[in-house]
Amino acid sequence: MINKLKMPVFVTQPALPPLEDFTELLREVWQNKILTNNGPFHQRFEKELAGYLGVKHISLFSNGTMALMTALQALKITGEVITTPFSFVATTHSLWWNNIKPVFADIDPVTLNLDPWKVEAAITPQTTAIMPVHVYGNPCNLDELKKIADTYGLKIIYDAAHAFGVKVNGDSVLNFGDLSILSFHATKVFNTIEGGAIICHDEKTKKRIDYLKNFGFVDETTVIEPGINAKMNEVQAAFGLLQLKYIDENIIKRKAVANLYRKHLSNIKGIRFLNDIEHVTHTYSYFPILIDEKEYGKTRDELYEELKRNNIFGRRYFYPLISQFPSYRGLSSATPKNLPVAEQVAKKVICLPIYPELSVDVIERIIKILRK
Ligand code: T4K
Repeated sequence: MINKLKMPVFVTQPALPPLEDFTELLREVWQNKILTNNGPFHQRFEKELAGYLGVKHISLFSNGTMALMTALQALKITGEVITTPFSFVATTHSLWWNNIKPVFADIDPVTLNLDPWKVEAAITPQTTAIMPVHVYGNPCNLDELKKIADTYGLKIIYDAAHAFGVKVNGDSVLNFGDLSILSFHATKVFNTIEGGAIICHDEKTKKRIDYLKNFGFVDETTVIEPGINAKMNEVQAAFGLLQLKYIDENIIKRKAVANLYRKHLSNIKGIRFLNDIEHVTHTYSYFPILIDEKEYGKTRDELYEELKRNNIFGRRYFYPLISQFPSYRGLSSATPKNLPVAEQVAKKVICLPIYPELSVDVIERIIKILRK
């Protein structure tokens, strides 16, 4: 019998900087009296973050969803966009809010990312772009997606909400596609409480995105087009600047958690997990496991409930599939027949707790429950 944990353990816990250091920065904000609208912290954070991530241009946002919505506006995307059903709802919602028809394509059973061949099959004369997700931070098939986009004249907007700091052959994964978006939500590898960003590759696009997130203002009296208010404020930017000091240390701790899970799970029949990929620098945003109920002897949901009874709150990211929500299930691309791999994966997956301060003791308790 395993003793139930006294404190609940959630799928994640935000990493926080020392409070005293943050109050120091808040003092500066109080002195400046600049609270938002591209203030000094916003400018510093954009610069330092671009340097840290190894990208040319970043525009900070109030959250990842607004970044997605604005990215679509920035590229004037219309018509149909091919996307994955295996993601957080915000990916598809951003299309819906832009009056764009989402077209779901199936995922690859190994990477769990959009399958490029299924993407190609879903292209119609109305298709203008692809919106893939680097799900759990594992890079999409970047080369194949680029080939398809180039051949058919499509844009690519990567939803990189899970891929902060991820690199491929030493190059940031954010340097691929036309635009990438990040989320700095409290539950992410790197957080600014709420927050997000668009990454682009040239000065002109960066300017356009900056206008769009600030109502379309170019200067005091010029509004180039109907923009939105999606700016990151100074308190979030100061917080982010401080968070950058600790991010490397936090990723190392996450890696240790992932490796401990992998070591213990490798000999449990019926549990599959994702391994590191060669030439990829991972940042361990999630630790998904897939349950094969026949081999494991229990369904995913039975295990999920068992964990809950033990005060461990894993999450079934991403179940149900986005294509199963009422707003989308009427689309012809949303039928389970069109998405057999995603349907299967959504029924098998549980994300186990992973965060820098997760103790070895708790991980071992989780493993014990998984072994039972
Ligand atoms: N694209 C993708 C692929 C995404 O995954 C997301 C967001 C977005 C776009 C949109 O980015 P944002 O607009 O959010 O920046 C969470 C997050 O709210 C969401 O940001 C995230 N993806 C999604 C995968 O997960 P929930 O509803 O599962 O969150 P919640 O509140 O249940 O939190 C999970 C657990 O984390 C809680 O049980 C406890 C713990 N927690 C949570 C919060 C908020 C804390 O310990 N402290 C906290 O402050 O959606």
